Amino acid sequence: MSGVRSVGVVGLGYIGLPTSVVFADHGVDIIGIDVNPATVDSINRGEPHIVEPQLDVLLRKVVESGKLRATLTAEAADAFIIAVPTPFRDNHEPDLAYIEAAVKSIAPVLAKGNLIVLESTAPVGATDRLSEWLASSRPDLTFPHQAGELSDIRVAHCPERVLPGQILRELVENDRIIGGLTPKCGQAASDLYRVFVRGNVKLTDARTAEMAKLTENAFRDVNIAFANELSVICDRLGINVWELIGLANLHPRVNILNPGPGVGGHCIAVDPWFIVAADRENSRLIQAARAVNDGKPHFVVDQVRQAAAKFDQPRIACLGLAYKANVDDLRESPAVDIVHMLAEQKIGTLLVVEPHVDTLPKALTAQGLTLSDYAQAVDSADIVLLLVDHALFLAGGRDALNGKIVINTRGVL
Ligand code: SAJ
Repeated sequence: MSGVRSVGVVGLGYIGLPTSVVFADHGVDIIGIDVNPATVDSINRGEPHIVEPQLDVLLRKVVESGKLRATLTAEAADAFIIAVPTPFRDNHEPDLAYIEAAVKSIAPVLAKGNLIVLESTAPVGATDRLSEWLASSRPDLTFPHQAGELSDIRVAHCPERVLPGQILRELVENDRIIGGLTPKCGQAASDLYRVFVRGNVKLTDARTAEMAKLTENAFRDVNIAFANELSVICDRLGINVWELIGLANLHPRVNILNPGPGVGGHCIAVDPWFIVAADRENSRLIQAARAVNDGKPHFVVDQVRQAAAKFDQPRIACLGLAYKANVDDLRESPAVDIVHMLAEQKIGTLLVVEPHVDTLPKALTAQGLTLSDYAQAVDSADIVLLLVDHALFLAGGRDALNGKIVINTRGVL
């Protein structure tokens, strides 16, 4: 049983907000902390600032019941969860600035007996660093890297593993890995997550937990790279890659993933670099996968250029900007990169469709692009470039595309 009655969650984004809502729904008092005033206001109105199935219903419920409220500054609590982004710098080295800022924001309100859990994906060693940062801000308290099991404060890493689009279900059902800086730190975090996790909770040390999370996303990146590499080879050979993969996957020990326009999102396109940064010499396969997946948008642009060359003034409907189906998240999205490159290279008139957003990213508006309506864009296009397999596009059916050149990066329709 967890003695934790209140949790401060730092970072109310794609992970922090759903985690807060689920804890609150299980009776824990949640103080959500975010640096963005608009995010804080919207959450306090019971309105999520991100799109995720069921999140709006549950958020409204826990805000109305008073179990969750958001603030700009940290307040005292029994435990803190840090769920801020960990981007990389231009040289692909991990950037821990958000974690450091989050740590410094909670340091003044820490009290003896608190548990701090890092949920953000982080390079190996980050949880130790977090403990050191806390210690330098609060010399009056002891931390596990100094005092081991006798420390005043417990520190653990519990990497998030949920799939956008299925976050609320996966939060509860998925197994969790918890790496404590000491066994008691791990146990305290395990007791906390057991409040709502119905999957297994596996205890290990913090460094193994950090590496496990990076490994999961690097595994997926490498496997998607295999599918993307096959798609390029099949294009050269005149073979339908989706038929090929369907056939190969009939083998009981073969399970090839789907090729696409590239790999996006804030996780799979980012996390493998944290392994590379830790050991560049021995991470050749992981680096090759990154190169293959990052190269795929250029291949798609070449396909569009070739198709466009058949028209005097081609009109190209670009369907979808999100990094994957049925989400509103445009971060690291290959679809955005592809549209950007097409505009930069002045390939045709672009009709950009993304039903999940109201405004285009700045990089695209700066190129004079605007959002188009799905039906109008498809109707008036010579070339239809399907970048994201959103349900809306699939519902449109194949008939609407008759007589048009279709470049189908997702293999659906
Ligand atoms: N993609 C393909 N082909 C596929 C599968 C995915 O091209 O067969 C592309 C998607 O279109 C997208 C990218 O890969 O651009 C990533 O999508 P995803 O659905 O594989 O994963 P994410 O980024 O939404 O979430 C991943 C998940 N990690 C794993 O499945 C190992 C999730 O469980 C993690 O919690 C999340 O990263 C994270 O936050 O780290």
